[in-house]
Amino acid sequence: MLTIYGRANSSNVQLAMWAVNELGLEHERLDYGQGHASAKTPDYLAMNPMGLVPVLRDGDVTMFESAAILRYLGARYGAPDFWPADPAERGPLDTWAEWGKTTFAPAVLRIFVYEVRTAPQDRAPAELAAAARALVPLATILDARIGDGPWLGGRDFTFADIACGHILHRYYTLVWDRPDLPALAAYFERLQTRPAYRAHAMVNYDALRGAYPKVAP
Ligand SMILES: N[C@@H](CCC(=O)N[C@@H](CS)C(=O)NCC(=O)O)C(=O)O
Repeated sequence: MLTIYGRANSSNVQLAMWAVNELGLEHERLDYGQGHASAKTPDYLAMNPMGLVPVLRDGDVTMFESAAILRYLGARYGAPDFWPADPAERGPLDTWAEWGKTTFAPAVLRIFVYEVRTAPQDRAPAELAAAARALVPLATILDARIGDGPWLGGRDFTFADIACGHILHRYYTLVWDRPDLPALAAYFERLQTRPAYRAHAMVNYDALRGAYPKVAP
């Protein structure tokens, strides 16, 4: 059985948990991280010296970094439609997975940090405007990529959808001046038809509000 260490309201834990559940893997999740068991104890730091969540344990395998966990799960347990064996097929999908995790998600999290992680008296509206200016072109790129979809790679739902889609709940629930992007909105609707997405990526983050000073989102 797999073990995921990490609080359910962490976006990076959500990425890992969505993948575990999308793949139907037997698992347990243990509440670690802010507001829960410490991720800074010697035992935890031996699993992840960064002291962050998530961590995955799968038998003798212990690893951190949610995107690496996603790739590990895909490579080890994913069917070929989720994790294509052919590098020529997987590479372009991985481009979007990487972009989702390292470019799109951080741009969404910048708005999250402003609205959820920054005390109201410390918020500078210019920062929200700058964050939105940075995010809109990225969301427009994603909207164009999805087109009629239904998924990022076209016909099949893949690991790339998890790397990009896990952050859309925050994208659509944070209060900011979202552009009208019909393909992206339709994609978010489609994601919500997936039980694993609803259960593990659409997690309320109100408990994080007011948790100042800022910590990793
Ligand atoms: N690059 C890492 C980032 C991990 C990270 O920043 N985790 C945050 C939650 S999303 C965290 O551990 N915050 C501190 C805490 O919860 O104690 C990953 O993708 O796994």
